[in-house]
This record gives sequence, C-alpha cells and structure tokens, in this order.
Amino acid sequence: MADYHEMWAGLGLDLKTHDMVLEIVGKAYQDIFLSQKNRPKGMSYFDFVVSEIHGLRIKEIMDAKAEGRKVIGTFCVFVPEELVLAVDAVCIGLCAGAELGFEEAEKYLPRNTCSLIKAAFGFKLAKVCPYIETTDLIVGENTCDGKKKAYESYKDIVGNLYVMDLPQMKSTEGRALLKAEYKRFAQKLEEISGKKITVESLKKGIEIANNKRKAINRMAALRSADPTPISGLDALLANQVFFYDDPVRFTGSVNAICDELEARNREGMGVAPKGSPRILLSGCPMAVPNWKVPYVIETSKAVIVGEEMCTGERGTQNLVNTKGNTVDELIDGIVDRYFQIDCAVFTPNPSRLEHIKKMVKEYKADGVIHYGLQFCQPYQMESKIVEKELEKAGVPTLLIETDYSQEDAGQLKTRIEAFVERIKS
Ligand code: BJ8
Repeated sequence: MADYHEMWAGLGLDLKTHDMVLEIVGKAYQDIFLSQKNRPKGMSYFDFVVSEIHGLRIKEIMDAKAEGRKVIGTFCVFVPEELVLAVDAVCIGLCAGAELGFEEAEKYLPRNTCSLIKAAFGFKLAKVCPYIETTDLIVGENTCDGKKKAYESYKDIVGNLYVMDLPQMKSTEGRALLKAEYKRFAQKLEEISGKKITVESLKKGIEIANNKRKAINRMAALRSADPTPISGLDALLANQVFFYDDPVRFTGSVNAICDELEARNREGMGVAPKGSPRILLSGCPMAVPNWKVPYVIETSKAVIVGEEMCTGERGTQNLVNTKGNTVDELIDGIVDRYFQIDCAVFTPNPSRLEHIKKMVKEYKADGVIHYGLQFCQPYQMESKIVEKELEKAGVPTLLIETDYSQEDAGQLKTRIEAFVERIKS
C-alpha cells in the first residue's frame, strides 16, 4: 500500500491508533482469509480492496469530493442507495465490526448497548475511521430503540447527522410513512448536492443498485451446489465490501467471480468436501472486520451456505422496478422494494421466518445458527421465535449470543462443534 499518512492526517485521524488498527486487521485478514484453501482466484480482487480499504478507496472518495460530489454515510440497509446515486453522490456504509473506542463510547452510551452501536461511537471518538471523516451527511434511522436514542448523542459528536424515521409495522400507514421519508430524504439530497433528481438520473441510480444486487444474488445462488464453490467467509466479505466499493466496479468483479464459480460447479470443485455440514447464518449484521463466528464455523468442519442478514440476503434480496414515468412513480418502486426488508424491528415479522425457511431449502442447509449481538433486543427476542419455528420444521438450530470481543471464541467453538456433530448424526 502506498503511504497515505498525509491524507489520514488531513482527515484528522489519530495516526498512531490508526496504524495499530490497520496492522491488527491486516494480520487477522491474513490468518482468516488468506489461509483458506481452494479460494476462487477472483477473490484476489477483494484481497486488494481490503488491503486498500483505508487507502485507495478513501483517495477515490476524496477525488470524488474534489470534483464536487457529496459523500453520504449510512448505518442501515433501509437507506436507499438509488436516491444517493441519483444526485451523483457516493454512498458508504459506516457500520464497524471491532471493539474499538468502547471506553470512550461508554461515556455516551450505557454499558448494555450492542457492539454495533458502540463501535459507531468508538470509531469516531478514537479517530480511526476515514470514511466517517469524508462524509457530507450521515444518515441515522429510527429502527431499534438503541440506535434511535443513540443518534441523539451521536449528532453532537459528528455534526452532520440526518435522521430518517422508519415504520415499525408493515401496514398501509407504515408504507405511507416510508414513502414520505424517502421523499424528504430525496429533498435533502437535492439540497446538499445542488442537483435535481430527474427521471433519468433516478433510473440510472436504480439500474446501478439493481445490477449490484443481481451480481451478489447470483453469487448467493451458486452456493446451493454441493460442494459449495466459495466459503461463507469469502461470500460474507463480498457482502461487506458491497457497502464500500464503487458499485459499478463491484458488480463487474462479483460477476467475474460468479463465472469462475459456475465453472467450479460444473467440475464439482468446492472449498470443502462434498457432504460437509451446511450452515445457514441468520441474525444481526456483521460489519468489517467482524469475522469471528464465520471463522469458528468454517474451522469446525462445516461450511456456511447463506446469510440471512443485512450483510447478506436480507439486505440484497428483491430489485426495484424500473418502470415509471415520473420521479414519484419511481420512488414508489423504491418503497415497494425496501418495504419488504424484514428487519426484526418490525412487528409482527412473519416474512423473516418464511425467508429463513426458504433459504434453508434453497441452499440445502442442514442447520441454522442464529447470531444475536449481546443487548440487541429485536434479534434476541426474535431468535426464540425463529428457533421454535425451525425446530418444528425439523431444522436443527443453534442460538448464539456474542459481542465483538474475542474472549468467548473458545466457548463458541465448543458449542459450534457440538452443533455440527448434532447435524452429522
Ligand atoms: S434493517 S438489522 S441494518 S436496523 S444489532 S443496532 S438492531 S441493537 S443493526 Fe440493522 Fe437496518 Fe435492521 Fe438491518 Fe439495534 Fe440490534 Fe444493535 Fe442492530
């Protein structure tokens, strides 16, 4: 990697801590990803992206800003990238997956706050996230109580927060609220970018986002083969990079990997022996560099074949209808797509159960591991319903509750190995 210290200093990062973070993440990446056997060659693209995640990508974003483009940071898959693209802005996911700056974060948040929220504060307060520092606008959303209340303090820390209200029920009123909020967001984007959203620009934004989803969904579908042609870790990585990369380049790279995976499937070539226990992961999102649970699973003689998560199929399923002659009609198409996202903040949330069961079937999963972050009420509460429903359908299910620390890795390994044995017997 080239020397980006000047750029990082310009963004106000704490260079010493940031160097340390890059070193730890680089080492973890080497141990977890580069040690895998039979990886698709196309994954070298993602190796490069990760090695430059705070380097070249940030430089690209800074160059875009110099050309007058705006940068929009997000924490939730409910924020429609299509609208961001329609004003030629850059959309970046800001969720973080490491225990960093938690002590500082706990000056603003109660200790019993989930790691995802704590990391959002921690990365900003420890001055280690160049993405946050490049943003012109950060979009928060009223989803779980934790996030909703945390944004009240977060706004003072970042100074450029915009909060989107979101429905909690899949009702007519809920849909109307989502549409009103997307229209308000569109207006905000026009205001900060100085660009008008037109039918043409919105159609283009929809097309770029649809193509990105099509590519990642194509990759997901190829994992139904036995042996599976790509590890769950690598597929998760693609889903994580989904939130950072240039969308058009990302689409091309994922499609190239899919061509390779198709050839692998034709030849019966996989990353684990045929007949390996197949796991579906379900639950809270996993942001970079949160790789603990998938690593434990895939070093326990099992292979992950799908993710029912926002860093997975919950975030990428369904496309936006491109038909529409007015901006309002196109926004309707956007609302139709996003309103189907079955996050656990919705009540009741039966479509998530149906989706999990559908994924079990499609990806021929032998069991489901439900990943819940400690102190995440929506997913922890719903995990019991998921377990009951799946066990009733004869699908072995394991509920895991964890955080971003590495302390429970040994204990998780014991439980996951026992679960894999249960599946095999
Ligand atoms: S659509 S999952 S990205 S809200 S883990 S902060 S729920 S206490 S992240 Fe999410 Fe949007 Fe839903 Fe997806 Fe709260 Fe739970 Fe923490 Fe969570």
